[in-house]
Amino acid sequence: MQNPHDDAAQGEVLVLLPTYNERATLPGTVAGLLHHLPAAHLLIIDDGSPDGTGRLADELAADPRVNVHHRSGKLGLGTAYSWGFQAAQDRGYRYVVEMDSDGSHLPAELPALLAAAEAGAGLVIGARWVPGGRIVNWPWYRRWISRTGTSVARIALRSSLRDLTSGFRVLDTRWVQRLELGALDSQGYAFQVETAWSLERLGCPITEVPITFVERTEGHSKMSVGIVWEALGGVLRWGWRLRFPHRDR
Ligand SMILES: Nc1nc2c(ncn2[C@@H]2O[C@H](COP(=O)(O)OP(=O)(O)OP(=O)(O)O)[C@@H](O)[C@H]2O)c(=O)[nH]1
Ligand SMILES: [Mg+2]
Repeated sequence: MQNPHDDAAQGEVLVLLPTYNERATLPGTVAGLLHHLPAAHLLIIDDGSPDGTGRLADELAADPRVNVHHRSGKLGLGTAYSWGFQAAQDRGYRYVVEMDSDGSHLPAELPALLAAAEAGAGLVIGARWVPGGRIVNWPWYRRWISRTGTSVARIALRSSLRDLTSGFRVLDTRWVQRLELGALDSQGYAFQVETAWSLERLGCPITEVPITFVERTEGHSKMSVGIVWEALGGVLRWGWRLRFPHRDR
């Protein structure tokens, strides 16, 4: 299939792949990315996965397009992405990609997201809750949590975005520069909500591109009650500040 992206544009792309115990799915994700975006660079950020994902990542880094950053322990998805955003800026990439390593985000769909970034979006969200978006193999209660969560966030934050929690994204590093990375302190879904909403408020052009999200078939989800709670707490706090900017402290 003809790839819509020329090599020059892909050479400006750094794909961040945070991993924690993703031995079973990381090789397929990496192979898919190298196939669909042969000139992009990948950066795996592994938090000392007990299942040996870090060692496997080092083997995958035999390919010069793949690099690995090892951290000492499970420090959370948000800090992994903050570190990766900084690395993308320091290394001069134009676009930085957020993507799960568990098979839920399809490498074949990334070129369409990058095309939207090249068309001028500072943030491109691979969205499930837009026309054309799909979710494969989620039970009703996961759909309900995601739909309800994103609706509550939209209303509380007066956001026009449809999928604030999606973790499949392309960001233009010129817009990432405008985020205060050190001030982003949330982790799971809250990190995604916080970055998208902060960029929306800064006036960043944002495009939501429909994706097909596939529930992982191997490994284990790191979603927890704590992560949902953090997201809900964050959304309510930011929504409060938005309405009562002087009453917060
Ligand atoms: N480096 C690092 N990666 C993490 C951490 N927590 C999760 N990840 C990775 O972030 C991605 C998303 O985590 P998931 O467990 O799939 O969470 P999720 O996609 O919200 O949940 P599911 O839909 O159930 O899969 C995966 O690639 C994880 O391996 C962490 O603390 N550190
Ligand atoms: Mg996942």
